[in-house]
Amino acid sequence: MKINQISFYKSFVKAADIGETRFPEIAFIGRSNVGKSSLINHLCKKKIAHTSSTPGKTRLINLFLVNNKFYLVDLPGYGYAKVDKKMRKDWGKSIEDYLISRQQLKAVFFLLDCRRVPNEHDRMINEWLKKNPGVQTFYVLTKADKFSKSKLQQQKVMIAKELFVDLNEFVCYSVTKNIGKHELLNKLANCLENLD
Ligand SMILES: Nc1nc2c(ncn2[C@@H]2O[C@H](COP(=O)(O)OP(=O)(O)OP(=O)(O)O)[C@@H](O)[C@H]2O)c(=O)[nH]1
Ligand SMILES: [Mg+2]
Repeated sequence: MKINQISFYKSFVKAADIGETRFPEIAFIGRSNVGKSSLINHLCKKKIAHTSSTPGKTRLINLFLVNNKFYLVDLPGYGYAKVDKKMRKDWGKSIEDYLISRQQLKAVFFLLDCRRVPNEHDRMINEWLKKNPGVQTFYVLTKADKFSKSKLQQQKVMIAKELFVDLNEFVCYSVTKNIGKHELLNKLANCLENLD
């Protein structure tokens, strides 16, 4: 699959503001700083989503229209310790509301940093995704360039065990080393075909 055209559609503070949209939505979910916005940019070969080395960069729900066919949705990250408690709660709520309320949501790229053990937020999201088979899940281990092949494999086994997910479900990804892009685009293409 090729992403020929991507444009910013709109930003929303909360899911309830989105209302009816014309196309299916594919969302990017994961902890702050895991690499959601970078992944969108890499898949689309365009610096369209804002990224930062400081966690908490994406604070709104951002929709990007792709090929005039579907939306990629860049969500705020969860679990960033340095924002105050109220803000953290608001972001958590915004992600939860988005998952629960969007009829248009067809698939989720669920991002996990390959260096980290999944935390309670990751596990909560994982449980929700497992209970909602109508939303297809693509498990992505980000920043794969940080490890050797054998260490990466070890981490993959550990994370798969923690989340009770089959090893083969995970795609290792690196923006800097250009790993995983075709695999993810193929998965996305299959998912979109099944929607037609
Ligand atoms: N080494 C390496 N760094 C990466 C990779 N992907 C993203 N990063 C870096 O990780 C940092 C966070 O990336 P973002 O894409 O802004 O992360 P995010 O998940 O959108 O973060 P929030 O918007 O805060 O939730 C940036 O400094 C990126 O350059 C990768 O594949 N390899
Ligand atoms: Mg972001």
